[in-house]
Amino acid sequence: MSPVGWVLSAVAAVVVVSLIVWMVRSRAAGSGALPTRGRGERLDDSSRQPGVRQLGMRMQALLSRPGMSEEVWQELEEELIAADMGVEAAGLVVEAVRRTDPPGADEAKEVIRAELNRILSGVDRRLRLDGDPSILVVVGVNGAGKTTTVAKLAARLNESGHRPIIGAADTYRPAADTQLMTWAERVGVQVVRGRSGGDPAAVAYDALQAGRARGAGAVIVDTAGRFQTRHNLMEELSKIIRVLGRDGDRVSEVLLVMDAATGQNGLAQARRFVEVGVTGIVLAKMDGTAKGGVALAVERELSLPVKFIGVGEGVEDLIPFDGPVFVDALLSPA
Ligand SMILES: Nc1nc2c(ncn2[C@@H]2O[C@H](COP(=O)(O)OP(=O)(O)OP(=O)(O)O)[C@@H](O)[C@H]2O)c(=O)[nH]1
Ligand SMILES: [Mg+2]
Repeated sequence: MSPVGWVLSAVAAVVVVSLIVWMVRSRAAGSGALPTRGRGERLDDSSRQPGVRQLGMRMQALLSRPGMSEEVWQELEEELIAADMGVEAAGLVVEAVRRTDPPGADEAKEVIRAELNRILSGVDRRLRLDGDPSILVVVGVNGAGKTTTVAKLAARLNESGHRPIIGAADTYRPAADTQLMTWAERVGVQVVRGRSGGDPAAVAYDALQAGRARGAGAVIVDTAGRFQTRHNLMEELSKIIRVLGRDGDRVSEVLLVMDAATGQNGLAQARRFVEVGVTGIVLAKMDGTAKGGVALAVERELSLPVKFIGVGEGVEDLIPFDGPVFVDALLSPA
């Protein structure tokens, strides 16, 4: 084949693969074609929260049965628990339905909606950016989605004019900073790296110094994945946070990234992290789970706000968690 033929074949292959990836992603999102839209609109798009949709379908089937009986409420409770909402939140919802004794499916749905919204209300989910620069530390267990979240956050903050800089404080995994560099290049932000195996707290501090010197509005620190049972690693996390405050700075956010698919197990892991001073949760991989109800369980049981959800592997796939939008998606039957 001539060189031109090779190039044309390669281009055709890339187009076909891209098309397949796009189709798979659209299907996974349960939304058909997703037009390209501005970020503001995407926030209200419940089809971007596919992980919660399965429950809506099941609930619709349940509530469409003729006659609302105790049996239906018990099944409803089971469905809510199966969606990883947690026994406590599921109990509150069913209690509200029993109390009001709705005459039909529509009324029942409204009671459920109101109760879920009540459970999720009164929580400040805004990202705190109150430093100069603001310091954000991203923590979590191995493979939860930390580095991807750092990149997505950097993209968001860059877009809103905060001029972020990233600190690559995962000095354990040899490929970690390469992964971050690739993301940073794509997002258009700078990364401060340390040497492999070096002290992560020192890298975090260097990033803060560099951020200050370069007039950054935010420093986002990526950390190594760790198991919550490893005492010295948790100590190291505390040290990173302590060292960042050495010059009188306050860490604005310590964001715990949790894999939504790990559900209740994730909660057990999260409790140990909370002790290092976590200020908010990012639920990653909401697109890959049918158990999106975990957002309610996390918030209730950890008493921490879910601030963002990850809905894909792309840099734009991080959306602020919004209670009513989430509840709409949860109750949406299609
Ligand atoms: N579908 C989907 N995949 C995600 C999401 N967030 C992260 N991932 C994927 O999850 C995998 C792990 O992500 P990383 O960001 O490397 O996770 P990490 O917590 O930094 O991993 P370690 O540093 O090894 O502990 C990658 O393949 C990501 O593309 C998400 O919201 N949705
Ligand atoms: Mg990582």
